[in-house]
Amino acid sequence: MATSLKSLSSHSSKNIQDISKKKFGIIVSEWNEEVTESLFAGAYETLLQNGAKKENIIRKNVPGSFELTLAAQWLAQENKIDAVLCLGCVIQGETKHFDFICNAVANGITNVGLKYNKPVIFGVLTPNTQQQAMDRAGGKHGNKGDEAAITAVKMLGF
Ligand code: DLZ
Repeated sequence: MATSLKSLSSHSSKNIQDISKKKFGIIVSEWNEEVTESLFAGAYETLLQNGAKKENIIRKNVPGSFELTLAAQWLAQENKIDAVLCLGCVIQGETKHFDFICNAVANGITNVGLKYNKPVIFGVLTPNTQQQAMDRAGGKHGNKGDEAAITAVKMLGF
């Protein structure tokens, strides 16, 4: 996770394998849209900077982070998709909704990756406040979207 101590946003593109023929699915949650659009921009640009082709990047939106898992499954089950990036932002509220969504998405995304044997990346911010989210979506703590993209690329080169 992007913290003040560790962030993949400054990752170097050196020693990255050729990903020009790899196909990526990016799923973006519309909840906390200001944050998730920044995550998407970071992920998209980072994939391009590392050699991915625009025509090989598919974007799909879902209403909220809870829906990321099913959408990830729909994309992952397509043979043409090599890696799926799930981008969302769940901000801690006064109820337990936060815990239910975060746990469900983390477990769900893990299961989809294992079931389809391909990288399904957890690019979901789970901050306490909107400011903490913005700090990690192109702010002072980098961009978790960049990190999701780099993680996908690294896993494809495993
Ligand atoms: C309902 C809800 C709430 C309270 N908070 C968030 C949030 O902070 N981030 C997010 O991505 N989605 C939230 N949602 C919506 C749920 O993810 C989901 O879309 C709905 O519960 C419908 O299944």
